[in-house]
Amino acid sequence: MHPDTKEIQIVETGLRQGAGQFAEDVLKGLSSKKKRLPSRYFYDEKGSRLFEEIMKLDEYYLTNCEWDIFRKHKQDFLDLLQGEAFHLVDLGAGDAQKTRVLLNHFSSQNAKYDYVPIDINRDILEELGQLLAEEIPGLNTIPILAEYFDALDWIGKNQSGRKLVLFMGSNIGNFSKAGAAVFLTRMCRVMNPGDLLLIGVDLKKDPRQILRAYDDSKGVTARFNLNLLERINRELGGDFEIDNWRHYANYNPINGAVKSYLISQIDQKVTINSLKKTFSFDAFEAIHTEYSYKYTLKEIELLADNCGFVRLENFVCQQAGFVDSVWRVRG
Ligand code: AVJ
Repeated sequence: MHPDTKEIQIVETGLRQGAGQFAEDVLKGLSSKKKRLPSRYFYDEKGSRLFEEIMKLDEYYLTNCEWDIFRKHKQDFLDLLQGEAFHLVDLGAGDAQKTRVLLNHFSSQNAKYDYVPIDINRDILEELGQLLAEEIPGLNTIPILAEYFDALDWIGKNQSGRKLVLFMGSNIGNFSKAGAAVFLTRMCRVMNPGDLLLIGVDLKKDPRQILRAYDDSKGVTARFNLNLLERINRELGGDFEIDNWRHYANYNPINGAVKSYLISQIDQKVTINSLKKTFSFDAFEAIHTEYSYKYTLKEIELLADNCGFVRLENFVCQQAGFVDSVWRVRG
């Protein structure tokens, strides 16, 4: 560590991200009849960097849209707190690129708040703490190393006072529609009446535009998806031959689901040492790796209502169809 870097205190709660959990989930997913791997394992060191690259692609319009919304409405977000002190809770903070637009603005306006970034990657949280200590010296940052649910439980028990919870980037899309309702209902329970949730959701739009975002011309998304197999090789001693696999994404305009897959190009067997198992794949058999659900504004309205929230305001990026919707916990 550099001599004058500041030691960042990280709160750690309930993380079960060890190799044990990864192994267990891979075993379960590859042993099931319809093979699958959970998308939460995309984000190791390499995967997190690849996702940052995806966010810079024009074809991946989601990030640029949300960025525009934040720049345009940062004061509107602050106005929603009506001058009260608050905790700015950032679920899945990552490098907080977009959040920093808000942090810089809130701090320049002397807002009374502290910043609570939550992530499952310790290195990323440390880098973020370091960076913020330099960029916004007066800011009180309390990083939490945890899964969403564990973090929410911790916040419910340890932090009183008003909260503005950020759940950006259409991360809600990774949940099934039923799963999203369960998650948001639970989130609502650990929030207090009057607390706010700012949720970024990708909207249903021209199916071709959606598909291009998940099958970009530079193949970054393909590498992001394939990295899941590389991670199994690295961490669990797998012998996946990456060239024998292809990324494939499709979009179902009825239910709004983008589904991403890895397709076996040939009949093949793969051994994973730490599982002491060999898996067989037929030619063109698929492993399902991710859902990225899209919503209509009406569906978002219903979701808020079903989960215990009142929708306060929608900040919409018109040209590309993305919304940051602000909800208040029903009192
Ligand atoms: C970070 C979950 C919002 O689903 O759009 C990007 C991840 N997957 N390209 C998304 C992702 C493929 C992304 N989320």
